Parts: sequence; C-alpha cells; structure tokens
Amino acid sequence: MTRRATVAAVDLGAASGRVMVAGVSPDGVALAEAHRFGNGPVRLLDTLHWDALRLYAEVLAGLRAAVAEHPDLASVGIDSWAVDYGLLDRDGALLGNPVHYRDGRTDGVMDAVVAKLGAEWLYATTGLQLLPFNTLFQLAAAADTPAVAAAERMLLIPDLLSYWLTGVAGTEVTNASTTQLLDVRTREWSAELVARAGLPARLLGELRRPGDPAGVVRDMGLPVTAVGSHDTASAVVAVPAESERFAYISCGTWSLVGVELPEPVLSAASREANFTNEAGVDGTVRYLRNVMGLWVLQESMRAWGALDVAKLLAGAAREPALGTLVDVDDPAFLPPGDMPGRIAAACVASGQPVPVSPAAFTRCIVDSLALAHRRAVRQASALSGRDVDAVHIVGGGARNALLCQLTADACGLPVVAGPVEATALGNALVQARALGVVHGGLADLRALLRRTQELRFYKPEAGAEAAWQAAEARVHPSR
Ligand code: LRH
Repeated sequence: MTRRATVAAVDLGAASGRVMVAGVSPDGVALAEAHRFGNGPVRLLDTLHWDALRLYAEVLAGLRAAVAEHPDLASVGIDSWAVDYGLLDRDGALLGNPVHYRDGRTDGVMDAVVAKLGAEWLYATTGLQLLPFNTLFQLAAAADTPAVAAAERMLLIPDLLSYWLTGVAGTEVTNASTTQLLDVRTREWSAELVARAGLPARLLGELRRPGDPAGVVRDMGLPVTAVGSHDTASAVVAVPAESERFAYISCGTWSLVGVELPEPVLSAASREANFTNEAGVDGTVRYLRNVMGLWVLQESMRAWGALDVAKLLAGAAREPALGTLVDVDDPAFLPPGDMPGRIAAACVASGQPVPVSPAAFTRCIVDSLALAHRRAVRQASALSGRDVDAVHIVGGGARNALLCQLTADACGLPVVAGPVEATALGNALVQARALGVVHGGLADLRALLRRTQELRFYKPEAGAEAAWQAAEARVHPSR
C-alpha cells in the first residue's frame, strides 16, 4: 500500500520567502504554494537588518493557510539563507534585530581574525571558505556590544523561527557548518576555535541533525522536523542527478557551485582557491564556492526601477556575446547600492567600453556569471578529483534560459535545469523520510524527483571552448 504525507516547507531567501505544501509518496512529490512574501534588508540608521518579526508573522500566516487547506498536514521544516543569527537573553528574549550579512560592520574584521588565528589552522579546523560575513566574523565584530554581553544563546535564522513557533531551541548542523565555528571533521562546535577567537561558548547550543524532531508548533499541534536548514543543503538534496559525476549550481541570489563528496578536501590548493566544505544532509560534504550570483542582476534592476526581467533577458540575448566582462566575484559587488555604477567602474578600470543600455549591462552580467560558473565547476572537479559529466542548475536561476545555455557553453558540459523549487523539495523530502513515507539515501530521493519534476536540458554549443578560454584569460590574465 502506498503511503503518502502532506508536509509544509518554509523556505526563506534573501529576496523572498515562501511556505510550500508538498504531497509526498513513494511515487513522487507534488508541490503547491501556500504563501509567498517579499524579504529584504531594512536599514536602521547605519545598520542593515532583517525584519525578523515580520518574517515570523508571514511564516505563521503561511502555516495557518496551509493547515486550513490541508488539515492532515503532518510536519513542517524550515530553511533559510546561512550565517545570520539572533541573540537571545537568559529569558529567551531577542536582543535586537538580526543584522544582515551584507552590512558593513564586518569590514576589515575577517583579516584581523584570520591574522590572529592563522589561515591554515582555520581551514584545517573548519574547512570553510573565507567570506567576510561568516558568523565567526560577525560575532567578532559584535564581541564588545551590550547585546553579546547579555546573550545566552545564538540561534541561526531558521532555528530562531523554529524557537518562536515551538518554544524549543536547537541548532541544526548543516546551517551551523556555515558559521565557521564547527569542526569540519567531528561536526561539533570547535571549543578550541571559540576560545581562541575570544567568543563566549555559552552562545552555542546543542546540535540537531536533519530528520530530528524539533518541537511542536504551539496552538496548531503541528510537529516541526529539522531539515537541511541551510537553504543550499536542502537544494542539493533535490539535485536530480543520476550518478555521482555531477556538479551543481544552486542558483539564486548566490550561485553555489560545487560537487557532493563523502569527505572534506582540506588541501592547500583548496584553501587558496577558497573552496568550502559545508555539511550536507546524510553526512555528505558540500564542496563548493560562493559565486556572486544573480544578486548582481537583481541589484542592477533595483537601480533601474521596475523592468520586466523576461524582456531584459530577451534583449540581452540579442547583444553581442562576450563583449564586456567583469569578475563578478570582486568583493566590490557584495554590498547593496548602485550596481550599474560599480560595473561601469570595473569596465573603465579594465579598459573596456561601458555598456550603454540595461540590456547590454545584463548581457555583461550573464556572460560574466557563466564564466564564473565555468571557473568554479572546473576548480571543484580538479581540486576534489571528482569527474563531472553534467552540471545541474537548481533554484530560480534554472528559469533563466540564457544563463543556462551560456553556462553549458562555458563549461563545455550538458546542463540539466530544474527543479526551480529545489530547496522546498529537499526540505520536504527530508521530512517525508523522517515520517517513514519514503526511504533510502539521497540517490533514492533524487530518483523520486526525476520521476515527477519538469527538467530542461541544454547542450553545450560545439566549438565554443576557444572563445570561453579567451574570455577567462581576459578576466583573470594571471591564472
Ligand atoms: C544562499 C546562502 C548561501 C550563503 C549565503 C549567505 O541563500 O545560504 O549558501 O553563503 O546565503
């Protein structure tokens, strides 16, 4: 007899959040949206924050809508972007609005902390890429604030929402791995690192694994199940790969580009290439690098005012290929602000003509992003020794046909695009497995997705390699 369950997946991204309802059975997954809402930074005086209480209210509204329509809802799981957190005092009260990872409070902090701890030791201990907003550096930036002095507990964003829903505090391990406070080998907090960084160990609580029970939503009686609460961890669960020889690009605000491995890669070359070993579901390693992603386009569109993205991409497709190129991973593109202005400055600095229209800027961004995908896919494969014969693009970027085709051309590999809602699907599947509705490892969950999700296939254009190689040499002449 086929068993089925209906579960809710709360997925919070930097630009939008959603509460999805998934009907899961051994035959496949059917996903429907219960509630969608915008998200974004709120600047208060000089600091960029998240509006955590509004996020909570939206999640609650979504869950109420989901329960009203599906009274048999069996569980909910929550995932979000990584690294950001709220601090709770000894009564469990939130000490200030969580700060946005693109806030400037960490400027210069990473260099100081790395100088103190040693880059080699830090990589050997945590296996993480150096990003200025890793929780380690955010906490170091805030170390002398009254909030940290009063804090008893740090909860990452999905854990904070889970706490408010249930009254039960816990820290899910895939997201904890992005803090740069976890030991890459034991997957427990690194007491030595916390001590050497001068941070209060009391902030770091007990860890949960995906699939663990995580309390019950008060007033609703709805069980919460821990999932890969780092959105990228849930997205990688839902990469519909057939073999192990795949690279993935979880493509949204960021492009998270890498491979899935059984063990971390901690070599000097890996550290120098700034590759990360984040914790995946079922003990896997998400060996990847952050590429700046569609953020560069989203932030440009904000500067241009409301423009239709489909029209913009159609215009970009008519622009000449590989005309103007920038290094999208330049830290100059990280903060919010005038993105077209920063792209123009990069063009001038590299002696290239400045794009003359939004369509031309968009072509520059998409070409440059595809080029960065190529670099990261090739490096992930070379550094890990994992052969790659297909690139899977999951997340919102899977809708962007121009980016998918250019990524196939740039990588010289077939691209499989979809599912768009990979994160919610990965979240839901881990819950369904914990409920006993589906069984097996990640390969079994992926086979289930292949049966029910719509995928698009892009073949690399024959003979494109020389042009992409030349493009790479233009953007990174020394490598
Ligand atoms: C993507 C993501 C990414 C992190 C960033 C902060 O949403 O979780 O994996 O590096 O946000």
